[in-house]
Amino acid sequence: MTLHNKTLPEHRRGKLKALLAEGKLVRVLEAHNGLSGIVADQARIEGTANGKILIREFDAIWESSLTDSAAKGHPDIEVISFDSRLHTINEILAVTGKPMIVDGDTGGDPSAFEYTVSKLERAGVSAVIIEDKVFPKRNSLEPGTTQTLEDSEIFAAKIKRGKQVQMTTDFMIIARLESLIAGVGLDDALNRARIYLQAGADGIMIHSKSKESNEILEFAKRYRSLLNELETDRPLVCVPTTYNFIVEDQLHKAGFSIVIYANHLLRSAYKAMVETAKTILSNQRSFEADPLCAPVRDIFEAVGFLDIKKKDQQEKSSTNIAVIIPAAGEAPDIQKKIGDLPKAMVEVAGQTLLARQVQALNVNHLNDITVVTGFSHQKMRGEGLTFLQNKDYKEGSELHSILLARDKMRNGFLMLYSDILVENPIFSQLLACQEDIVLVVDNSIQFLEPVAGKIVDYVISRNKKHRLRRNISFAHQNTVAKIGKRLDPALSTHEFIGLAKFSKTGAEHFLETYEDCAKNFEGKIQEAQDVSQFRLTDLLQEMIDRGFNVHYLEIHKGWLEIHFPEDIRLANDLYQNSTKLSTH
Ligand code: SPV
Ligand code: MG
Repeated sequence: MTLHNKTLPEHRRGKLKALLAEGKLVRVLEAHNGLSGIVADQARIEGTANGKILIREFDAIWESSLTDSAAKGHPDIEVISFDSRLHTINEILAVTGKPMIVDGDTGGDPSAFEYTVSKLERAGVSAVIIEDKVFPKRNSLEPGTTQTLEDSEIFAAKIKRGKQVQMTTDFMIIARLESLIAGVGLDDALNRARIYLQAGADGIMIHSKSKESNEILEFAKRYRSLLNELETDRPLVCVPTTYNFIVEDQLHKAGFSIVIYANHLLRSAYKAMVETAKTILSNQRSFEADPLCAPVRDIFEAVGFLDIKKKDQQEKSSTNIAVIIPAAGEAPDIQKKIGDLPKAMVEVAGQTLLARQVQALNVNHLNDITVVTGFSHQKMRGEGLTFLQNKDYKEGSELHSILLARDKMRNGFLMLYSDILVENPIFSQLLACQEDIVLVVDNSIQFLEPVAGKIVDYVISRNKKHRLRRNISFAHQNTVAKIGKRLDPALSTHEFIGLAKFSKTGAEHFLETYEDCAKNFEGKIQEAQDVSQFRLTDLLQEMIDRGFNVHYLEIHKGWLEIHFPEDIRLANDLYQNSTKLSTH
């Protein structure tokens, strides 16, 4: 939830002035930390009034000295440092999108106030309200507290100093009148309002701890006359904590532009906390306290944990994609040596080729593995695998085996030829690739002579990196121009090793292209006599010709193909002596 509300300081700062320009009453709720900030930012009710949809929420956040101090277990006497306040302010700004008004207490020494203005403005705060009392002030609400007013001219000079350092026209400095709190009456308040407005204050807050609203309503009336007299229009702010029966419409009509609910989230949380603590003590368990508590999940939702869970799941599903191993064909070059065993069942240093593949896949958290069998189907073995039988394996190609497992392609898939051994890191590199189709290709073919009698999936890169020429190449440019068994080896830049990754989109295009070819093409297509003989490389080339980008991941070692009987010997030697496949 919270990251959805993120906003830049420059985008947030001007929002308060924009709201005031609309002429509606700006409704502000207190926050004292990130979580209460989220509540103030997100609280919303919906209903209907006179047949119209009505949505109500708070317009801005009040960063209160009373509640910020109390949340830290301190009294509201300017004992919490500005740095500590700024820490809370930034905590709230990080998880909210609404404009913020900061309670600046007395503003302190005028030079300190300049730094306060500068830092708040930079952070994206829209307004600071400073009260005309002597530092260190005492909270205004407690009866009987000594309240010492600042000299009005000294206070006006502080406002001027603040106005001089602010850098944007978005930021506001609002002067708070404590005359009614100090018991010196309306005339003093009005007089001070005039002085502060003339000093450049962007608005006035009139504070009162009376249970009655008559004195602030009277002030509002006389304030309007003052504005007329000064030929200016600057917003009036109230904090109806004690005179809280009055409703917003009345305040708005009386001339108030901003209403601040200054401490209610902290007070309600405190009450619930004390009750919860006592309920647990009374019952010696927490069951009875549950109705006093929000469900854990509500908190998770509020602070964005459920979003993270969703993202984790998406990430997991993108790595936990299915693997398809086409293993149906006969292996003429090797069959004499291994009899009627499928090639995947050849043993290398005591383990079958397939078991070694599965091991490497599992290490990379790839556990949904489908093996398409054909030749000697009954001899195929493997733990925890899905076997699909391609009964027509003699007719088609490995592509038809792969397509038999199309149900597994829904979220994208990995395709792995059954006769190659690949080191683990290559799988993880491939899984990290974001492109829709990525083929793992080996570039050592550029430096080796072609092996007689061996069919190779040749690749020509669009990146034109070839032979011993050393060009700068960028991975995102690594796309395939041509792929096929009949390409000129001298022109080829790479060999496709038989391992590829298809994203969900890549898999969709792969299937769509095949369906289109099967339905609409007759006769020769790419290197195949017809679609029934289509190989994987033909379909990939067809996709490339239709404008689809097929990327590659370049390697030059770390894999081994079991093609000839000598390869089995070599693999045995390599696995007995090391875990690294270093022939390529
Ligand atoms: C605050 O919220 O800290 C205020 C308002 O300054 S009051 O507590 O009423 O003084
Ligand atoms: Mg305060």
